[in-house]
Amino acid sequence: MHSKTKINIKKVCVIGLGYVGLPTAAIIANQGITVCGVDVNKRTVETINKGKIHIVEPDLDIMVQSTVAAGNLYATTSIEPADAFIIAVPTPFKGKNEPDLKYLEQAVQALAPNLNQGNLIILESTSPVGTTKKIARWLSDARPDLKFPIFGKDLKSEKHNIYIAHSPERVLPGRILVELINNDRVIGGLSQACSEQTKDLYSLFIKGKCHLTDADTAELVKLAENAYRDTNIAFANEMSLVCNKLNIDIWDMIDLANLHPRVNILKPGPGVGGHCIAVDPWFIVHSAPEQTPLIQTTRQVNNSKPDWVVKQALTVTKPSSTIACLGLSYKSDIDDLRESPAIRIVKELAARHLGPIIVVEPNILELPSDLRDLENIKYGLYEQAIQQSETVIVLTDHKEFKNADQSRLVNKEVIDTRGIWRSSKEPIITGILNNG
Ligand code: SAJ
Repeated sequence: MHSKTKINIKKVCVIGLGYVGLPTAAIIANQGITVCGVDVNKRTVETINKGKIHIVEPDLDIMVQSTVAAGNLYATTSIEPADAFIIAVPTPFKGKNEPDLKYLEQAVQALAPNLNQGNLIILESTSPVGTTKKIARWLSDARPDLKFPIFGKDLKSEKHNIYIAHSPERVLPGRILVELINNDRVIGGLSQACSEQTKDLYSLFIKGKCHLTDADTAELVKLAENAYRDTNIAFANEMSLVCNKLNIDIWDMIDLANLHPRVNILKPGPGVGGHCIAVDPWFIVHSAPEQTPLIQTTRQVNNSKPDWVVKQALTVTKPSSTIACLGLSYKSDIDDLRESPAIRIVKELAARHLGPIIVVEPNILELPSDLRDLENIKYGLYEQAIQQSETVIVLTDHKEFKNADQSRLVNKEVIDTRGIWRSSKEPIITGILNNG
């Protein structure tokens, strides 16, 4: 970690205190810098000011508690003047896969009156190509008294007195603190000076290397990373359908194929969820629809997997019997339900299956409201769900399920979409559909 910075950063304002903003705020505050975290959600702000957190992420609670107690981190609902601003608000899509920049625009409009000469603004939210330039234009319209780097990467630093860059977050939920500190950073400034200032700020708290480029490239780098992973998962999901049709164990097949030195097939599952991989590829498609047949097909393959799982479940389950669905979050050991294929599967089952459905999700205390209102669905604990059900569907590979007593599964139909129970040495599971 570097001990010096060329910019004088005494206070950072982090806008958006979600899965990326809050850990970033806590890590910067942990360096002794004053961090004002801003979120529109009052409950989130109150929770953080009590030294607590509103999301599940390893070790984040400890860091937030200590930085709030030390007075370095506090949360508020309105943006305050600072030396640097980090924007980490959601960039979802609307309508037919069109990027929705409304949260970003709201954040930027609220930021504008707080800007002072010499300020640095870093966009961390995953964004369509051209968004960082858009921010510069919005701000320049709102603050004609300041000079913005809106003319491209060759602009000399003396021609602008506000610095703007995109540095996409690339952290993996479940390992956010580790990856925030250790991952390399791609930094795309609207000028060389913008990139260098951003590098100086990140050098205060990250150990990874900073790679400087322009804003458009940095935006596409991030989108390409997630589209690449989506494509590789789609391949695994397609192979799981092939294996099912040919009656071949997908997990054995992948293990053997991956012995090849240049093959690394990812894991099939119930589909692809989360706010990133299921969303970001569409940003590329939206910018270049004619050039992206592969990315579009990838999305279709991964998007159709939940329906396939539902069909499998309905095929092996008697109409009035009980189904246990294990896991709701989009991946293991987190509480994030966004775009989760498990939710789609549970909802579809609720609509098509006559019997009761028990949903087990150890990372949340109650079902989300759209499931709570469905008559044949209830929230349950693992033991009770297994005991009462005839069909068990593994939708998320949480540690609680991996470590659970599998002897309870005898004589039940098991659809293990994540392959968590396949290594069981005793052939105790009957009727298992080990087909991802
Ligand atoms: N999944 C599979 N099979 C696999 C791997 C993942 O089905 O072999 C599924 C997961 O269960 C989940 C989805 O894909 O539903 C995405 O999970 P993930 O762990 O691959 O990724 P995310 O969405 O949690 O985080 C990704 C990461 N991007 C890449 O790995 C390229 C992370 O580094 C990004 O910072 C994050 O997106 C983001 O915020 O964009």
